[in-house]
Amino acid sequence: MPTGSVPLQNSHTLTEILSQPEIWLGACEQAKSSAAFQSAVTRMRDAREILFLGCGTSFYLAEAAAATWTLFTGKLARALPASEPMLFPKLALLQSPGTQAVVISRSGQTSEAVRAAEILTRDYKISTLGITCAAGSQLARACGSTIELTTSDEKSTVMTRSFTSMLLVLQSLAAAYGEGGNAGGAVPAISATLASKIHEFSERIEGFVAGRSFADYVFLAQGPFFAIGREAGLKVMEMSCSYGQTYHTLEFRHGPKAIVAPETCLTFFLSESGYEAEVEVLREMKELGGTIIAVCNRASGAVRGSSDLVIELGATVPEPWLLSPYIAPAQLLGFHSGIKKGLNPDEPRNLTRVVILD
Ligand code: F1P
Repeated sequence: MPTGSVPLQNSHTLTEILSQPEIWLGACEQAKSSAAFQSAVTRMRDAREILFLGCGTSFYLAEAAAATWTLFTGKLARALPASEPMLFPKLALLQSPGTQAVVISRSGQTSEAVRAAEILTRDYKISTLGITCAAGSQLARACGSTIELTTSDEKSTVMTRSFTSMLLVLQSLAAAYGEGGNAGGAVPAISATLASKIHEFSERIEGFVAGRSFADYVFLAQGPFFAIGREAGLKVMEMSCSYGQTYHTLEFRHGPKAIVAPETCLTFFLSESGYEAEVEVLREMKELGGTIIAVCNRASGAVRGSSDLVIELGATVPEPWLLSPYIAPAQLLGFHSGIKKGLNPDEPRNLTRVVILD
């Protein structure tokens, strides 16, 4: 085992990644029993627009939630880094009434998130809902109401199960009155599906990175999966200090494919809606010599024939519910790549669990 690394069995980051299927069930139970969740269903139904905000992983969560919201409800939904309303209020188009803001922060302490909630409430009279994994946080004091998912909190500096749990709860809010399929059925279904596969995924991804070295990690995705591609890039950067970048799959042809070589690890998050078109890009990048990981719900012969590693979920749920299980392989890729490089993902370089500004 490389020096500076951590024995896998002792790593709280790996333990928390593997705990997600079970943690998701508790998160949805905890949310449903919270008054903030119940009142949010009504308030968000009447809103003209939903504005999701967060920082780092919580910003990519905001992007995934906004995409799901529009897909499930047909409503306008946007995502912004929590710093934007402060630095470019005009560009943020902060209009009340009609806008419902959702501020996302695992710690509930991130300065930009707390300040954004204060500004939206005080200066723009915009209704704010907080969602966090901490109890009694600064964010909860700044927001009109807050959903606290304390059972999904984690020791790790990088966000893993907190990301997926908060996303599933925000998707459940959208599904509560949209056409997203009853959350009551979808969450147990993806929980059971991933629980039956996540340890096998971890072993196969560990073996995959053990025999290879990559100069670049590229993540490709379309539609609501793009936010998952962004989070995947961040996980590989945070846990393995490698260079990760994300593109819309079909956009990758328009220039970025210049970097494709055997030492380029290309991870495709294959949607069901855009499957054929996305698989065409996958085949082309294989022909250019790239190393291919395919994360998909069901793998066709074409995908198996052109991929070096296929991660197949096999869940029977409406497409947006695949977002949370799809990030688990990328969390594992970041973790095992960090271990292979002799790093300790439990103590990621240069990172703190919370960013507090003066
Ligand atoms: C947001 C965040 C994390 C990142 C690091 C620093 O935290 O940017 O995404 O991994 O831990 O903080 P939070 O506002 O969600 O607590």
